[in-house]
Amino acid sequence: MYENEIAAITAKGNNQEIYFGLLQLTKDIMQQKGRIQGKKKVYYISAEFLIGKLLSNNLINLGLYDQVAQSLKANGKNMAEIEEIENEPSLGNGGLGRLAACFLDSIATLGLPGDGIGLNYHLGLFRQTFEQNLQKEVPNPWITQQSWLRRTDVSYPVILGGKTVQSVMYEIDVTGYDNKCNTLKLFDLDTVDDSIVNEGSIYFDKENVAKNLTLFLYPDDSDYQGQLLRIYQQYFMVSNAAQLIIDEALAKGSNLYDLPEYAVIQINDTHPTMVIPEMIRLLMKRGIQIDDAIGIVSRMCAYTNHTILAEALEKWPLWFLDRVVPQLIPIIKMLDVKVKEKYKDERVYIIDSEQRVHMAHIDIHYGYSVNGVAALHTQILEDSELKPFKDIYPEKFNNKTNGITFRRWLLHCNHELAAFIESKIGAGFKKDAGELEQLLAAADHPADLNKLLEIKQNKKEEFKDYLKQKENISINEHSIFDVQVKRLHEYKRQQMNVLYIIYKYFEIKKGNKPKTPITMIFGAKAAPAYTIAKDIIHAILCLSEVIRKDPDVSPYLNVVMLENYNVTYAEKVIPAADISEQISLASKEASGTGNMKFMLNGAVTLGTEDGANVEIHQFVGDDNIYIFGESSEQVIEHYAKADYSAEKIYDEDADIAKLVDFLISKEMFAVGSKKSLIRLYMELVTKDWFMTLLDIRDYIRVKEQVFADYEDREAWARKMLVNISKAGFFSSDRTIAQYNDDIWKLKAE
Ligand code: 26Q
Repeated sequence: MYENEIAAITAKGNNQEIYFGLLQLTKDIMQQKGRIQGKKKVYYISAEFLIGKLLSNNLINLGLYDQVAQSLKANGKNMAEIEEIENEPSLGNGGLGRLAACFLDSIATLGLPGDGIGLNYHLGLFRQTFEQNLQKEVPNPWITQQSWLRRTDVSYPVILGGKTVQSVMYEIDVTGYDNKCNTLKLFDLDTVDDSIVNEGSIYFDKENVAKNLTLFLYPDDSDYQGQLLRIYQQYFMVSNAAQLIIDEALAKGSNLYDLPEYAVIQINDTHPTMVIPEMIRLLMKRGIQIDDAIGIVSRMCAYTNHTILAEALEKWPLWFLDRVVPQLIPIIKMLDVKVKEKYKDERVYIIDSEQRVHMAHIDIHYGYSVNGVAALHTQILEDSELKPFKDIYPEKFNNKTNGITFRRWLLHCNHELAAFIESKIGAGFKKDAGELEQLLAAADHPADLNKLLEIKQNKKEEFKDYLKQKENISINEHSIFDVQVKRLHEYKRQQMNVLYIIYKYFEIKKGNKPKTPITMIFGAKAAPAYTIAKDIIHAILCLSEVIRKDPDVSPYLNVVMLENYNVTYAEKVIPAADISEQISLASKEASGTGNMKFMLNGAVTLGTEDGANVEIHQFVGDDNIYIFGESSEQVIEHYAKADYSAEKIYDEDADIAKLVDFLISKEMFAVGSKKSLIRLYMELVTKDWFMTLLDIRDYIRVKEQVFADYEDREAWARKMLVNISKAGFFSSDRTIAQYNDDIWKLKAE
């Protein structure tokens, strides 16, 4: 199929012309393929869809990738250079946005009717650069003349700041693997004006909503700038969603009382919560009584919680919402009154005594399902954070352990490994990830284990070349690649990894050189207003420079901080990783999904018993993962008793104090900002809310064991193999099948 078109496009022109040719062809093919149909559809509403580049993935899912790659090769080109042309849309912060993208792939692959609904941010999340060892944020325009976006004539009126504006809907086709298409629908306003962003700055006029509504994606919970605009964005997203859902159901013959037979709404964290009052408002405008409207909406909405960090749970002051969405206030108050009539427990109120609106509480009372994203996370929600709700609505609670799409995170990013697997167990694993278990048989075949090591070595060399070409950074391909890539947050404890590096630096200075050199690779964006997170990035960059300039240490230890870590970078670095750092403070990481991507690509996890690490541990067994640190129960008890004191550990443990002190050493001051380094030091010694010093000793002990074990190459290869073989459970196809069986109940085509 399409031989002639592909041959024509790849035969002539420069890389850019070839890319745009392939883009258009792929879009045409997806259009012709047809939509996944069905009476009932899921609407996955999310403020973020971190979709990554799309060309290769779409070609894989269409079954055309090999053909295109061969055709390019015949013309002296390769896929990698064509992929370079595509901009990565940065429509997400991290895990939650990437999960939404994996889910769209799996929903379409399973043949389920389901669309994503979000916003068409023109600049997305900022692009990160480093200057003087500090993070700088610059705008990141990603939309080009020709892109995956298709403008539609779907448009809805939305009340924003007292005025009615007219939206415009764009679509991006989402093709299933060997299946038809769903769509990602991104709403926008024609009045948004990119030119109000000053060159090189991400600040703008917050008052003029119609001009800047969809300019930016807000950084995660730690950034409190432009909150007003964030609520405008949320309302704009859900009002469009609600109008679209009603329209599509009506077109299929709904009388609106039977809406739940046509539509189910999955609310991705609390960001789309206002869809509940908005839907009720719109149904009432169509003449439905309030109690009926509440009943209808409550049978349509399901909520996923992605965090237990109290500070990240959205609570908006009522007066604040009143300024932005006055039309919803009577409904929110009504929903609150009904709760207060039924329950006397203040902890479940929607509007609390300080007149703050708890968004999650709206979701839980007025939705029919509440899920966490890993077994431990759901357990903690049920036992502590959301216990009063679990007592009222035990039947609503369920777990859906996250997953990742194997199309992107294996077939696309690691062709070599995928081909090896296929040669061993056939192609069945591409549709049924559980079949990966059959690989275990190779554990006893030295030739297969060697092959696995060879593939890893090739990916390391590829990554070395990529890093050299992209950032002019040199690394040793024969060193151990120890990787921590994820958003920068204190609970993820990049700072603990920093303390380990300081430990190792001292060891090497003393003459204790590692057998195999170590490359520590970090990648992370910090929210622009999250000062300590930026201080941690600064410390990593300074440490990197200190070590690089020290000839005693640099042959054995190299610290690299990737600039502007994003999906594209993840696809390059994860296949090259030997060690996967998943070291969050137990109980704080809801799930993690990077952990799954590393495992699938044959990296071994060094982690705490947190999030999905717990399940990874259960699948691979003690011998194939490195676990350290205090348990979530112990950590939760420390918080309850307020008995953790970083200061005490610092005062009583001279070894640990020495590591922390290095942050404010003359070596570090020589390359960095005193102010930033002292601030980080003070934070660690006096506050350390996420208990870095609690686990540092155990972390060092276990990490030393990891490096020692790496030396037995065959034993290490066996660990890699077990990780790959046991990764099947973490396919998002499994996750989505469970969402469908337990929550959505859609019929596959
Ligand atoms: C909230 C209010 C105002 C501005 C921003 C926000 C905001 C934005 C993004 C709050 C949270 C986020 C992102 C959260 C997130 O990515 N959570 C991650 O979700 C993953 C998928 O379930 C999990 O694997 C991770 O453990 C979790 O941290």
